[in-house]
Amino acid sequence: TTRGRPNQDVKEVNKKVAEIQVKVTDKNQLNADKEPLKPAVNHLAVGNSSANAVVRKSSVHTVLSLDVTNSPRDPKAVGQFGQAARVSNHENLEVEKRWNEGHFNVYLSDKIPLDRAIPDTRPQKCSQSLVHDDLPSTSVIFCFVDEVWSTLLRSVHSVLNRSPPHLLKEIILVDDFSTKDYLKKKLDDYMSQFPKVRIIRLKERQGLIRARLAGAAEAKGDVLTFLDSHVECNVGWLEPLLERIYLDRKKVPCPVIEVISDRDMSYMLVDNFQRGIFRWPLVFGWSPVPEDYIKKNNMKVTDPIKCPVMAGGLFSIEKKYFYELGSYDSGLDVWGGENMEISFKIWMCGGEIEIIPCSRVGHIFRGQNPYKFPKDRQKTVERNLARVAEVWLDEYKDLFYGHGYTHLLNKKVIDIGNLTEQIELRKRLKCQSFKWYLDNVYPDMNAPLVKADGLVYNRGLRKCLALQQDSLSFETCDLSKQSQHFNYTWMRNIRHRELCIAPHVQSNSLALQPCDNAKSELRWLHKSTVSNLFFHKMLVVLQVFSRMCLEGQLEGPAVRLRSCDAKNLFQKWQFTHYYAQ
Ligand code: UD2
Ligand code: MN
Repeated sequence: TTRGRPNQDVKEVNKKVAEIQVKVTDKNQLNADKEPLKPAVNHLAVGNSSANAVVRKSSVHTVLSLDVTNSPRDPKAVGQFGQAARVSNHENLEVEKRWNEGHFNVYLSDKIPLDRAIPDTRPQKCSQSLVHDDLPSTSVIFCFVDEVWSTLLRSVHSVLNRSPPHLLKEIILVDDFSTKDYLKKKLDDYMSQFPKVRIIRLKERQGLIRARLAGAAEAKGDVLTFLDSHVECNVGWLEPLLERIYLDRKKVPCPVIEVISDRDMSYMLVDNFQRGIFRWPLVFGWSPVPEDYIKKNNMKVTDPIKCPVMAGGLFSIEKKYFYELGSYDSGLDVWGGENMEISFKIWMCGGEIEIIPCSRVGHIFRGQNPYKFPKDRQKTVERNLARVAEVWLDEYKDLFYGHGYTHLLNKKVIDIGNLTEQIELRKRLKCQSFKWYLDNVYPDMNAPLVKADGLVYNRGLRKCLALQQDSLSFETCDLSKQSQHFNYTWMRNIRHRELCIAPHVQSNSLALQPCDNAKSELRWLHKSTVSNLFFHKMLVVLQVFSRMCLEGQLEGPAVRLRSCDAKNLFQKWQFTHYYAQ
């Protein structure tokens, strides 16, 4: 699966491009993606932005003048003021031809000024908010592999033009072994006019995680600010980020990530009160802060938003603190999962991630990664996620594996590499448990540790399964008896303490085995569809040996394996509680 939109339809693109003026963007259209990578777009903001950036806290209130970007040299240029840009019909072919260079409208991007103005989308109060005069300086780090020329340059110009010079120590461009010629001498030449820009070239492809680490290692600023290489920083974007770190060095502020349309390059304002979250199996997403939370805390649109998981690409972190936290797990490859890793690490080890509404940066969300993965994309991402799950999720890692990743438990299928260092780090930093994280940082996350539990009632026998002296029997149901308590786990095990029900195929009987998540023969399929209290449709199907079912019996062994028969009540089972299907 790709994160973002499915393949772009170029004809569609042109239709959209043709509508130059702005309208309310259909939210559903953006939420149509399976995985909502993009934050919800509110409406396309057009018009002049305020010339005021941020008022600095000092004896005299210094207003930073960013006129450069607000009164552009060429107000009539394509895409100026962040407006949707139009291409004429005869250019469609060109648009289509160049789409795959970046998986967005590269042709159009090349026509838009590198220093175009964009609307100041900050909530109104932001331009009057105060920041301290002696904020820490930052190194801005862009990692890229084969980035499109015009978007890379527009990213750099937006930082140069919209950051107070005394706060911008340098811009570090980390070239992750790009293959494109224009990213070599031509880029060196172009950047040589900006003393603050440095280029680091990696000798082999490292992936964005190790590329960021290479940039961080060279950085001279007090703060590291990571950005993707296809962004546009908005007016006053930097000061509010640095202000948060100034107030507390363990805060990790992220700008609001706005949407630059991959089709018409328009700059879109996103909804207020959105935060980054994850869903199982560790899939990043956006979700609104719960209404009652906003009310209870009397939150204003300008207030920092507690963010359980960062999107990954855009954030500032104090450099020393970054290293105290052990930076990133350098065993993560290419792309993916590092945002989960750093988010869990920050929260569980004493820090905080915040989204800062007064800081806004546009980003081109693309339907596909425009670069190659050295190994299989899916395998790379799932390996990264398994590393994160093993180190940070404690007993909750079952939920990760149970949501479609049980194959990762088979060590023969995948080698997730050595984790000793990461586990040591977590101990050394005395980090909180994942349960603490769920309870305190992301309480609205649904994370039941098992799929079902309680008594296991057999509809035919009208009795409950019990485990006494290592053997199964039926007893009159009694919730107070521990012997009748079973769990149906995310690994689909039927579990009683450390023992799991296992099939013994030759004899069609059942055995009990020590539970082992990696053993696929211990997995049973079990579905319950509620019709009413007594008619739960239960079927326990043995997955590995084509549709054999658990059947309860009065005589002989309590349970045996029989071919499945949905009408046979002795094959219908019901747990007391269900938490997930
Ligand atoms: C999001 C993040 C991205 C990263 C990723 C998960 C935002 C806006 N973006 O995906 O920063 O956290 O989730 O890993 O939050 N790159 C390299 N070498 C590589 C691959 C990528 O340098 O091998 C660069 C790439 O050119 C880009 C940056 O890393 O500048 C992020 O990659 P992306 O834009 O493809 O990621 P994105 O936005 O889909
Ligand atoms: Mn990106």
